[in-house]
Amino acid sequence: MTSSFDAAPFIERRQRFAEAIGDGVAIIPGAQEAARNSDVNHEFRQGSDFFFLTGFGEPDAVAVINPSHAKERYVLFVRPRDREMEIWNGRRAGVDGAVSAYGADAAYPIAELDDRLRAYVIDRPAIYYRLGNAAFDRRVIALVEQGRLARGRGIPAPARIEDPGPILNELRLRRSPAELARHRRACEISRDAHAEAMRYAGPGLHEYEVQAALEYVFRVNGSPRNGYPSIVASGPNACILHYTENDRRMNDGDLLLIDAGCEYGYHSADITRTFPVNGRFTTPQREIYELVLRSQLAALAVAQPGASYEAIHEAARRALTEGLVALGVLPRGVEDSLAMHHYREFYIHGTGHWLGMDVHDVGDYRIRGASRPLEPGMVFTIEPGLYFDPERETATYHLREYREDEMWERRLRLGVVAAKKLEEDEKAKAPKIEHPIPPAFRGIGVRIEDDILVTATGVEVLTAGTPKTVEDVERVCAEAPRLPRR
Ligand SMILES: [Mn+2]
Repeated sequence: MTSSFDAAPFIERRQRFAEAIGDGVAIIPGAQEAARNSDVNHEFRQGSDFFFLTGFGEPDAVAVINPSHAKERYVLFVRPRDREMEIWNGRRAGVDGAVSAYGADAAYPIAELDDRLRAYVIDRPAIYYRLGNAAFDRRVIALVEQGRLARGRGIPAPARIEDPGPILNELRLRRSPAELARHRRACEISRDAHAEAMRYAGPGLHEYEVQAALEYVFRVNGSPRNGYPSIVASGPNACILHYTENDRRMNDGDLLLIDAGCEYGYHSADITRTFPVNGRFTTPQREIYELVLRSQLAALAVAQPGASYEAIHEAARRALTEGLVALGVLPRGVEDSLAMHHYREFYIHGTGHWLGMDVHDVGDYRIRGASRPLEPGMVFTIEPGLYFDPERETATYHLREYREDEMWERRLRLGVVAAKKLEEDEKAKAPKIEHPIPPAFRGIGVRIEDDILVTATGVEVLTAGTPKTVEDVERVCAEAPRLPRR
């Protein structure tokens, strides 16, 4: 059943992981089924760290990586073969398949995990295990407690639990050529789906109808699932950043913001486009759209190997600020508005994130406090936006300069509640200006997002070709949909 499984990339990844943990032993659980109701589960998706190391897609599995073991350096604990359960719920590789098809040195039924772990951890100074899964944590803590008893009797056993996250995160952060091929395909499929959504949408349709057309293109091209729930947000819904109800009937004159990406080969795309439901931008819609586009292109222009991650955000917010000042939205000049972060009234999220097996992928953004330089093989998004709440007529601008990175750091150090209290106190002391939000912009929400690969010499936009200029968007919106409408 798994004759097409290519073990080579997983062997290489386990090798690199094993080198990093040395004489420790790693316990990496896969994802578990989550009940939706009675005997129906939520859609299952394997955990990314587990899949990264094993390529094994079944629920209720655990990998043990034990580099200094004489024979069993890589062990899989899996659901055993069971004819009746397999008739109900699907095929299982079983213990034999875990060895023959997936390359484990040994495999055992999952029920034997706790007993066998006791033996595996003897003589190991550390257990590499990511705390945070309450049910599984108890089992690992029990191992450490048993270790304490064993050490009292002179048997060497692990005294500490180490987080394998930092090691795995770094391994996952840079794409290999084979990983890149799958990531590229996820981006291409998502590009085509967004273009079809532009053709398909129209006044009178519901957001979920456009979602259906978009996700049809995902599925029919071999994507088994989305990278995240599709955001199909028309009119004022675009101002809700993670809107997923997708049930509004769209009106003539609305914008439609779609943030959606498919998963392909366990890699996720992440594209946002915003376009007019009737195919033509109004003048205010176009002004905001072109401003967000200028910001996105400005951010893209500074992205290159060696550039700091923060420089991208800096370029995006400067371009947004320049545009907002020019449009009369912000009360002060560009430099004051930047230093006081007045753009945050309309742009509260970051300019991007790492992208990989997970849509908000793993990896540190700062190293010892400094923004991380981009390196070849990294993939990230650039996604500035502007959101004008339909209900909001004026904004209050505090004349207070501050550094955004210090604000975030303070929230981490003090906790959000205490840090926000300090922010409120500082705001209360600062002079402030009330300034009207131009009525023409109220209710407009625009975000434009592409996926960017850092190469040896620059960057490559993996989602290039997704219509983005006003001209391209309007041209594709005017094309006949390729899929039938209701
Ligand atoms: Mn994103």
